[in-house]
Amino acid sequence: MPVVEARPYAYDLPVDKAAVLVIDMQRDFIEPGGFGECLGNDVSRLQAIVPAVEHLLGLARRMGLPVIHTREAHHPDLSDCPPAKRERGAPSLRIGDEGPMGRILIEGEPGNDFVPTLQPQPGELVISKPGKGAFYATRLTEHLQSRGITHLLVAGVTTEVCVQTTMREANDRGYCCLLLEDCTESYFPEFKQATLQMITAQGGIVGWVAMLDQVLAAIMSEDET
Ligand code: C5J
Repeated sequence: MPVVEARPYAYDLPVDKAAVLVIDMQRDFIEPGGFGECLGNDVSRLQAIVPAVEHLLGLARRMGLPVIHTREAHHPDLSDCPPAKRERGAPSLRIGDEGPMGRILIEGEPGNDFVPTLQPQPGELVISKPGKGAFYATRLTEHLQSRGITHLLVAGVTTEVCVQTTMREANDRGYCCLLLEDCTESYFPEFKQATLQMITAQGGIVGWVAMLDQVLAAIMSEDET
C-alpha cells in the first residue's frame, strides 16, 4: 500500500478504498469578476491552485480513483437556504441576488458552475450542497458507503470554511482524510495556515496534510516495488 509522507505522521493510502473529493472549485469563488471578488477578496490566491487541482484530477483519473465534486448551491426558490444564512451580515449582495455571473449561489447560474478546467467528467459524482459541509443535507455518505470508500484525498476552497467543515464531518463519520496543502486555498493566508495546524494538531485530530508531490511519490515508489 502507498504510504504518504504526511503531517502529523505517515498516511496509509489504500487506493482501492480511496476517492478524491474536490470542494467548491466554482467560478463565483475563483474567477475575477465573480461573487468572491465582488466581496473585496483577492481571488488570485484561489486561482493559483487551479493547475494543482487539475494535476490531482489527472492523477485520479489515470488511477481510476472515484472523483467527487461538490458545489455550494441553493434551489432558485431558496427553499433550501435558511433565512439565517441569507440574512447574515450586511453584504452588498445576498444569496439569490443577481450578481456579476448570475444569481449568487443558485444552481444552474453561470457563477455557480465549476471553473472550465475543472469540469466533472462523465461518471464523476457531483454533490450540490446547501451548507458548508458536504455531508449536510446530501447523499454523500450513501455514495461513499456504496463504493466502499474509507479514505478521502481532499482539495478545494476555501480551506477554513467548506473544506475544513467537510473534513470535520468526514472525520466524525470515520473517514481518514488527507488534505492536499497545495490543492487548497483561502482568501486569508493566515486562516489557511491556522486550519492546517488545527487539522494536524493532537495527533491528527481531524486528519492529515501533505503536498500533492508527496502523494505522487508514494504512488510511484509503490509502483516500483
Ligand atoms: C464559502 C466555501 N467560503 N466554499 N464557501 O462561503 O468555502
